[in-house]
Amino acid sequence: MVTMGRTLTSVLLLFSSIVSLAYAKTHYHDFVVQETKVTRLCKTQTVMTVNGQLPGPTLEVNNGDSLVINVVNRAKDNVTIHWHGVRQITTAWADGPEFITQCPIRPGGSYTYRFTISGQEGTLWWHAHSSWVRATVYGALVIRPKQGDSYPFQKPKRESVMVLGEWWNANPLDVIREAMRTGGGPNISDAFTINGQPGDLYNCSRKDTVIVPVDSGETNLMRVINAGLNQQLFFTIANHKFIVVGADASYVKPFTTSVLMLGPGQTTDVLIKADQPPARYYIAGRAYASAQGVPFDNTTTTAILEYKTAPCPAKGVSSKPVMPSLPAYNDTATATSFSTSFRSPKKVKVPTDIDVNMFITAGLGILQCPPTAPASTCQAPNRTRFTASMNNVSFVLPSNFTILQAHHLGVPGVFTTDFPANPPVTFDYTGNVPQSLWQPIRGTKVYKLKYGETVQIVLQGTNISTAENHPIHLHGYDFYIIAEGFGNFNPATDTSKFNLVDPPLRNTASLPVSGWAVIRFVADNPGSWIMHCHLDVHIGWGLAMVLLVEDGPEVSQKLQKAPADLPVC
Ligand SMILES: *[C@@H]1O[C@H](CO)[C@@H](O)[C@H](O)[C@H]1NC(C)=O
Ligand SMILES: *[C@@H]1O[C@H](CO)[C@@H](O)[C@H](O)[C@H]1NC(C)=O
Ligand SMILES: *[C@@H]1O[C@H](CO)[C@@H](O)[C@H](O)[C@H]1NC(C)=O
Ligand SMILES: *[C@@H]1O[C@H](CO)[C@@H](O)[C@H](O)[C@H]1NC(C)=O
Ligand SMILES: *[C@@H]1O[C@H](CO)[C@@H](O)[C@H](O)[C@H]1NC(C)=O
Ligand SMILES: *[C@@H]1O[C@H](CO)[C@@H](O)[C@H](O)[C@H]1NC(C)=O
Ligand SMILES: *[C@@H]1O[C@H](CO)[C@@H](O)[C@H](O)[C@H]1NC(C)=O
Ligand SMILES: *[C@@H]1O[C@H](CO)[C@@H](O)[C@H](O)[C@H]1NC(C)=O
Ligand SMILES: *[C@@H]1O[C@H](CO)[C@@H](O)[C@H](O)[C@H]1NC(C)=O
Ligand SMILES: [Cu+2]
Repeated sequence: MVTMGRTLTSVLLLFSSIVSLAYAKTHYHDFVVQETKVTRLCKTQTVMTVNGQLPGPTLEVNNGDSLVINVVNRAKDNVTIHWHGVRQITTAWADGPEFITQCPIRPGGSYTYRFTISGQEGTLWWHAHSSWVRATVYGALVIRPKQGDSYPFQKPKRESVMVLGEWWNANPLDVIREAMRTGGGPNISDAFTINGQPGDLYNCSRKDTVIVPVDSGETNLMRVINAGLNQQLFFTIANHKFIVVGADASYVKPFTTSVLMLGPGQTTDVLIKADQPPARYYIAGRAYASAQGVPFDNTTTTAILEYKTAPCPAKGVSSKPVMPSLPAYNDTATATSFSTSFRSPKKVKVPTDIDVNMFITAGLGILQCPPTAPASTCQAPNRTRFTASMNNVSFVLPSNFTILQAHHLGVPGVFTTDFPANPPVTFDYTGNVPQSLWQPIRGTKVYKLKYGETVQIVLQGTNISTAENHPIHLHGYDFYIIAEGFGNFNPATDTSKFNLVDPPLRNTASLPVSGWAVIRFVADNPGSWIMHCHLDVHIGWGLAMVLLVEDGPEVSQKLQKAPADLPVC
């Protein structure tokens, strides 16, 4: 009986995988990147958008589907599109970061991204990966279960996407160009946005505030994405609790919280039950700003959760929605208790025999200006320029070739393979770091991994210049976050904190301010994969490195051949 049962089950399994294969679809889209006039906060800016929309189009697919997206650049600046969190197994050419896997799509040019979603369910997103273009070129990527499969929770009555963004009363490209010229910090944003709208706590924004309708008693699956450029955000809804069910397109063991914290790059799927008296409730987002004494955008973005049966406001009576209380901008305790609540839904296979053990410091720094440099280019304190690094290497993008092409074609001189697996100098990373250690070297250094190697990376934040929480994102992979903590990672005592049973699978880790996080993954995807801080101001300063993963022996383990329309430099 048992054997028969098993056989039947495997026949059924086989059948269902054939059925779902048969149902896998290919979605075709045209993304026209263009200059668009957009008015926010009473002021009109000309910014880059996809198809004239801000945010850009939401892509909706099922796990197993393929996407073919033809990107045409009709704007004045270079662009590339990154499919944030998509594993891109053997299709690194479609990953998107400029000078890593492709050259920019120049004005007048085009490139068709082709890739398949495989084994990922939940919410991801897409964004430009060129300069600060992603400030206005971004959108959601919703991945539902395979046709015929269901969510691992009760099917919600309604679903909504909440993309958090950041808005400047300026062209964001001018903001970063100015900062790169002066060496100082870029101007902070003027507003945060939800689905492109600041909400009615800002001037001139009331009539466009995003409304999320609900019926009493129903459950809404809300997909929250932090697409902001430079700011971690707290997110909450007045009087309602969230049940967190997913993050970065992996399911998690459900837990209840009243506030979320997302670093740029992170997504969180939550269920919200409309179990409160019919009324209007603010949905609100505001900064989690962990760097001491560094200016940040201290405004609050809102949308409105509106019960359909909410009483109509009587004439002349203001009906302000219920406002939630939000954590203070420096509430690291709340941010930490949220990030450490994540678990995989069940026991997972965490790599245990580690082939490659890396220890990578991540933090800011300064560059001394040579005496001949004009003061206008040394606007960081004490005649310096801000910078950032990993293991004391401030990453410099190549400019005439991509790392992937150079690797694939064996072109020398584009990068070196000497990214250090450990900090070149050990010091008290989160102590009072002597200024002699503050200046990194610059370089285009990659670290090579053989196909199939198991990797552990201890990410260690530093107090150089200013300690700060960094959302560290790795392209081409999901990784387990097996532990995190404050201060210096101590191998003698902190390994006992490793969760090798049910750690969460993520693509972006929130590296605690003045702390550490440990990630593990198997290098099973060939290509050149950038790992970087997802605060764009920090990437520009060099808080990045590249893992170069070699092909495996099997055909299915090799990088596919480069598309014919791949942009060249
Ligand atoms: C940055 O802010 C300063 C001070 O408000 C302003 O003068 C400058 O024009 C801003 N730069 C950009 C690019 O908007
Ligand atoms: C909103 O407008 C008022 C009146 O014009 C002005 O005083 C205030 O500074 C503005 N607030 C913001 C955040 O721009
Ligand atoms: C942020 O704004 C709030 C008011 O919304 C104010 O109470 C607080 O002092 C501000 N904090 C900083 C650091 O500017
Ligand atoms: C947060 O900042 C406020 C002042 O803005 C300060 O009083 C408070 O001690 C800080 N809290 C933490 C946890 O650093
Ligand atoms: C600038 O230099 C002075 C004198 O060496 C020092 O006391 C101060 O801490 C420096 N400021 C920064 C932000 O590095
Ligand atoms: C690319 O630029 C680097 C640095 O300018 C130079 O050393 C290298 O030779 C160039 N490579 C190619 C293939 O043009
Ligand atoms: C390191 O940075 C953290 C966070 O800003 C701060 O609390 C701590 O005092 C700093 N440590 C030293 C020794 O400056
Ligand atoms: C980084 O390298 C530079 C140049 O060798 C050195 O001066 C500095 O002390 C190093 N800093 C760290 C943190 O390793
Ligand atoms: C666009 O990219 C090309 C390299 O492909 C580069 O030479 C050019 O300077 C870039 N243009 C801008 C405006 O950054
Ligand atoms: Cu950072």
